[in-house]
Amino acid sequence: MTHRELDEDDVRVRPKRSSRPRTKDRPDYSAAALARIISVDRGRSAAILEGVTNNGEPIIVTAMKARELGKKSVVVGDLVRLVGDVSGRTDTLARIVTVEPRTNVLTRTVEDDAGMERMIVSNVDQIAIVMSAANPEPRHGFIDRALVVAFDQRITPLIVMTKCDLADPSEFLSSYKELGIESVRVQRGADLTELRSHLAGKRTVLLGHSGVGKSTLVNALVENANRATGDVNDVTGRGRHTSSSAVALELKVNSGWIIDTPGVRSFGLAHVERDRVIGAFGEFAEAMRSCPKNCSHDEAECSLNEVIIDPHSKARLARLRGLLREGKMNP
Ligand SMILES: Nc1nc2c(ncn2[C@@H]2O[C@H](COP(=O)(O)OP(=O)(O)OP(=O)(O)O)[C@@H](O)[C@H]2O)c(=O)[nH]1
Ligand SMILES: [Mg+2]
Ligand SMILES: [Zn+2]
Repeated sequence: MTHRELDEDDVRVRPKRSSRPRTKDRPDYSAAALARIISVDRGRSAAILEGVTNNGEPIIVTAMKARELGKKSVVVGDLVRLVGDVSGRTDTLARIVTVEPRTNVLTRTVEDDAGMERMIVSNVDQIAIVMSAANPEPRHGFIDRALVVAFDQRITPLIVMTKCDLADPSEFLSSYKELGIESVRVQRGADLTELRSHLAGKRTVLLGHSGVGKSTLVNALVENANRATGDVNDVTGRGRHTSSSAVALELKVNSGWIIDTPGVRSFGLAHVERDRVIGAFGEFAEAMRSCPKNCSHDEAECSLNEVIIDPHSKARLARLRGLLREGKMNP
């Protein structure tokens, strides 16, 4: 795991009474208000105070990163400490002084941006990989990549197939069924009981290409969510990148949180260790035991060449090899 951003945040140095405070000593913020980030928009975040309410209503504070956080990112899902005005009243602004250690973080490498790593969200219990049965067409490559991230961060994945009014996704989903990955089918206006039961009591992030219907789903799940939706371009068959930032919304039915995110263009995995990528393809683990030492799993001697014969598995193997060949992965 690469938690480049995690290393310093949990160090809080309290200067001893006797010693003179030095400039590198950090103030102790452990008593500062604890809050959960629910949206980040151009440097301005909204955070819900933990453990305090205003007559049962959540207190939502607008906050900005304090200068001492430097380049460290704040993402939706983060637990942070706030100082300054935390009343949540209109036109008040608090400062985010620390980010608590994250239990997990969803990151993608942005290939068209010099291999930059972008954090999407943190501290989730479940990744809902959202695919549409048609318009745009479902893609195995995206699911595989999302499954790698889920495996790497030890987060339960769930496939949510939208737009089932347009096509039957049974064939597409069958290979994941064999892998024991749960999937739920939905369509606009249809009953969401099954999906709701998967979301109950969990913090779930919706991850998918633009136009698959993430925001449409959030609007159906959360009353007054008012997430903007956009149609799919008839010519390109792609979404229009309607949502521009991640937002967490509370599920009133059954409890839990759902996080709507902007459509992912490229889902680079350069930040994931090679062994973790291979590990995400757990169905091959057994066969790999007969591989020669230090097998790249993409060579003539690889035992997978002989053992893996059924079409679904062969297709998955080809996609694993494609990921390994991207070659940017850490050794
Ligand atoms: N036929 C059909 N269309 C749907 C369904 N769900 C969503 N759509 C349409 O798909 C289009 C895209 O929906 P959005 O909810 O904006 O998609 P999104 O995943 O949030 O897209 P981004 O915010 O760009 O990432 C809209 O025109 C929706 O009306 C569905 O179940 N069936
Ligand atoms: Mg959207
Ligand atoms: Zn091998």
